[in-house]
Amino acid sequence: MERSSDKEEVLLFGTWTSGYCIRIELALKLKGIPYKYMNEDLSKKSDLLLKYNPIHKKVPVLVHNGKPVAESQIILEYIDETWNTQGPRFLPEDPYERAKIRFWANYFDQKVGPSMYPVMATRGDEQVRAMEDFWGICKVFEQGTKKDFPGKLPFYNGGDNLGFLDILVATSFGTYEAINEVLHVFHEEKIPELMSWAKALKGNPIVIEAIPPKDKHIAAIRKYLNK
Ligand SMILES: N[C@@H](CCC(=O)N[C@@H](CS)C(=O)NCC(=O)O)C(=O)O
Repeated sequence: MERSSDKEEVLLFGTWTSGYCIRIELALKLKGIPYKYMNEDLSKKSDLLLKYNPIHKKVPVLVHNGKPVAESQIILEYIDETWNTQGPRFLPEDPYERAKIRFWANYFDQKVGPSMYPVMATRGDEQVRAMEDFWGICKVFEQGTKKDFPGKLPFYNGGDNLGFLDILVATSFGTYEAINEVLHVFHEEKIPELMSWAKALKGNPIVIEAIPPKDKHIAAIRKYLNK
């Protein structure tokens, strides 16, 4: 069967170590959209990347039939709306449910992601405090999503029907084995619900395909921490 995407050109400018880019790869794979990966060396950004994302100059950028879309959450929504009859819907139909998902997705990128950087950048007591902060912020996410979506957590319960928050959790927490090998921050006792959510997602073959191989990832984290 010929799908609408077969005639389309979809380019993804990205770099494999970036969780933001892995989100987009996972979304494209879930929808079954063929794409070409345009690997970027962020120390030497290509002219095309600067042309397509002149404001932030960051990856990921999705270029669909020549039209660029930047910022990972915006790209996820674009994919969901453009290929709305293909694969799972990432966002619910109901506007209020959608607003709540967007709220927690925003919290994830504004709070959870950034609280990970100090964990990576510090050592000793400072690092212990940074980890406590990270767990505290994750707990707010766990409790808030549980309250806002009663009886629905963890969202993912098998199959390929991943939603918006599943994609964020799968691509940021799905690499927990590699990260824990270097730094034990994804702690089952501290953030049990998020960890069981991430583990459930790792049971999905498309998630496994999208996230980087553990050994390659461990080497990249070690290199990053030693720089
Ligand atoms: N808010 C952006 C963040 C993307 C981002 O931070 N990308 C990083 C790679 S992980 C990047 O391109 N950094 C290059 C730079 O800052 O110059 C998104 O969600 O897409």
